[in-house]
Amino acid sequence: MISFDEIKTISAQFALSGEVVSFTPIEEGNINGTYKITCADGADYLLQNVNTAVFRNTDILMRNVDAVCTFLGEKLKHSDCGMISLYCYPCRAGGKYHVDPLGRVWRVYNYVGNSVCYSILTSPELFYKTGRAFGTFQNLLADFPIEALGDTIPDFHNTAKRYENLLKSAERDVKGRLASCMPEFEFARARAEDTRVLTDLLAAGRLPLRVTHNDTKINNILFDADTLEPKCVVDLDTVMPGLSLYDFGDAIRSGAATAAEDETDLAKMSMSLELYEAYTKGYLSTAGESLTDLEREYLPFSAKLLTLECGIRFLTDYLDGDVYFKTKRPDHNLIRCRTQFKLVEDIESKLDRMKEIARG
Ligand code: GN1
Ligand code: MG
Repeated sequence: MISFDEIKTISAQFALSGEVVSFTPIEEGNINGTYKITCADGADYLLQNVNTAVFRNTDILMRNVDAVCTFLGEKLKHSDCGMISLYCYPCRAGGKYHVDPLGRVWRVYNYVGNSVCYSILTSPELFYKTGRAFGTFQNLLADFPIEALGDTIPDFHNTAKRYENLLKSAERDVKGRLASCMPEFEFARARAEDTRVLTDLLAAGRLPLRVTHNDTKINNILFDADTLEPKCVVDLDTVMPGLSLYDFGDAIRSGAATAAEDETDLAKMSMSLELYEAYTKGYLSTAGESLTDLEREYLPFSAKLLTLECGIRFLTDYLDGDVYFKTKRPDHNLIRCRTQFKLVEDIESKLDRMKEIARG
């Protein structure tokens, strides 16, 4: 647990509006440590401790994030979509991040006040608007110079590689946990062929590379607390060149699910067709024209694939001894894997209807 004195010393490295007088940890998110800090003049900021085990190259990470924030900020000035962008505050010594004497990496964003985020969405209207927002995000970045972006985490959504990593972790079985997750392991093995589909299409040049968010989990959208309109797309750490289908699939995985990622009662987990339809319509209304026919065709499959991939990642981390995702209990990653695989099964049973909906 970090002390207030440490927070004050770290925050003082950034060009903020005064001395920090209070801080609150924000629990949302599986990777970075996040704090809301308030300065003497009442201004709020978001202080973040970047997880350098996950993001190994801070320079590439912060260059990507800062470039995309600046680009989006400019675009949004001239847009009537009502959204705002994140902004990285500079350090007093220059640059956009600070390395403290313990080697920890810190950055400060604007705090998006009067906002809410959800880990489960129940309202189709809200999810329709989320689809519009992510479609807009994709469109606003369509003319971003993609060659300026580095690979923050190489092969992030390379599902085939994620699957190979699962096999390696099962082989090593460092914690002796494989015996406790054989049904889940077999579930993944039965879908090995699926894991290659999108990466093969990309390698064959049949799907276009785009600037993608790569973590379009529903809690990475902040909604205005009064109007419930999407206000800001956050968590830009994984913005990289990728496939539009990664972003669509991950949004459905997290937002059309009827239960939280770590729900223990699997009976509560399914994919809501109503929510899927709402998102798809919203997304197509803003991103539709820029999509190729093949991208559109693979929208339903991407929901299945990204859910499978996420489950595979949780299972791999469970086998590795919980070294990647933050966990609150020893079987947390296994519980998360089970919700994802339950969702995959449900999506499989609904794919035909999902295809009809995506065709419009
Ligand atoms: C992580 O930090 P958070 O919760 O936004 C992860 C995503 C996963 C997600 C699953 C950099 O995102 O890829 O889909 O957990 N981010 C990274 O909850 O690995
Ligand atoms: Mg997040």
